Amino acid sequence: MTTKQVRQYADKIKEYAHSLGFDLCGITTPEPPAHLKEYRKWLSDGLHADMEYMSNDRARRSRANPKRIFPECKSILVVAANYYQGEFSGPGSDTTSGKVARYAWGRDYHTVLLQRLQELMSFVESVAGRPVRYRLYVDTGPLLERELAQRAGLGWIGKNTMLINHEIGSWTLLAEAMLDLWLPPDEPYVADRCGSCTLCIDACPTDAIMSEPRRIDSNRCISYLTIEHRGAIASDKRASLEDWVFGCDICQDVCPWNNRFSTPKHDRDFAPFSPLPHLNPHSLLSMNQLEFSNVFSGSPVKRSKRSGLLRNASVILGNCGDRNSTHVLATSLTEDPDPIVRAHSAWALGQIGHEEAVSLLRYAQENESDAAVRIEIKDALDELANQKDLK
Ligand code: B12
Ligand code: SF4
Ligand code: SF4
Repeated sequence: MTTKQVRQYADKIKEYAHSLGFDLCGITTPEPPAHLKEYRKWLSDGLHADMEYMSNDRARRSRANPKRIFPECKSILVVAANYYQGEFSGPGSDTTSGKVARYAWGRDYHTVLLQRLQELMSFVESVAGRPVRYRLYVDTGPLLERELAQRAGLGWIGKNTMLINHEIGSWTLLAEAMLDLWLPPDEPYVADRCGSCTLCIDACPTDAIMSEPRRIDSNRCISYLTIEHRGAIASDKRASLEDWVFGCDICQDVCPWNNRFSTPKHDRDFAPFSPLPHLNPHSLLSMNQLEFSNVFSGSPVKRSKRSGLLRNASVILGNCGDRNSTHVLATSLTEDPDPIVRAHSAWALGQIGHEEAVSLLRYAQENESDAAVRIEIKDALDELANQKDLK
């Protein structure tokens, strides 16, 4: 096959990718990443927090060399899908509701993008005129996806660490197809269009974007704390969640490349999935496991599991400090089967803090059998007693 023919095939594949709903498509090689040193430093500094899947031996080795996962790989197709839906001001968008990161408003992108990639693979085989061996990844494999995207010419890596494209911004999700077929690689995206801007660094409420740009400290990031972190959230970090119940979009909301260039895409798969885009923390706290599984089946929100989502709901009610939440929190504290949820409801009652909350906490203290929850109740009561003494 001539080089000209191969280029024509690559163009056809990109065109087809666009017809499937991928907004960007580029090609790169399976060479080791140029910024492997940054990934290793990020791990050795403990910035991956408890995400063991980022640091185990397989993760390290495969990220260092994509060919380890697929030795026959000759090229990698990298695609990006715009999930931006515009602003949403419908019911539930008031200040007392829980905010959900935009990427999680619609259907689970792992499923959506994988189905589209599978269709793309049938087309690749028809163009190649032979069966093609491939591996598909949608945030599911040990690859440095943003770096591959930058190398395939899709955009640059901003100071908030997002892959940003100068025409559509950063509200995109990435996926890759590793192929045993050689396709001509695109030019890497070399420009850094952040310039002297520091809006994302200044806006991040937890200072998770490190002063040395292009590094996120997951231990502080609201996205990590609300989605990936299992178990209790350290009490000194709870206030930083403000009203984010799942994920965080602040460092993208402030980015001028999004504000100037992102245009809402009417992609049915990413359209808000009821009861999203905002979640009512009171309703969340009354959801049992079966209801949680039914409501969030097919949604990215299920990633935090019931325990994480209800924990987050308690925290944002504590942050909101509205007395109307007292009874919902008290019911959660005394009746929820999950000690993590009960512990955070105790903390939230302590934040709301008035006579009724004190007597509800005392009542719960007498009946609670879990040691960690008893500590949370005691801390909440001590804190309220201190405040009273100060008055
Ligand atoms: C772990 C993870 C997280 C962690 C850690 C985030 C982080 N920044 O590392 C947490 C849970 C915090 C997280 C949060 C989010 N995530 Co996330 N996450 C991942 C995951 C699984 C791995 C990321 C990773 O490897 N981190 C390690 C660090 C070291 O790598 P990196 O940040 O990519 O940095 C590389 C470059 O910056 C490069 N580098 C450093 N300096 C320089 C300088 C130059 C000039 C260049 C070119 C490169 C460069 O070095 C690093 C190694 O390549 C990827 C999927 C994947 N397999 O890649 C999704 C992924 C990055 N996440 C994604 C999304 C959507 C999010 C959220 C927006 C979700 C939300 N709204 O809550 C937030 C955004 C927070 C943020 N600002 O990063 C998308 C990003 C899409 C995009 N357009 O960029 C991805 C790609 C998933 C996907 N398939 O679409 N995430
Ligand atoms: S996602 Fe939120 S907490 Fe995380 S770095 Fe961005 S602004 Fe900071
Ligand atoms: S807000 Fe500014 S510094 Fe941050 S990613 Fe966007 S352009 Fe770059």
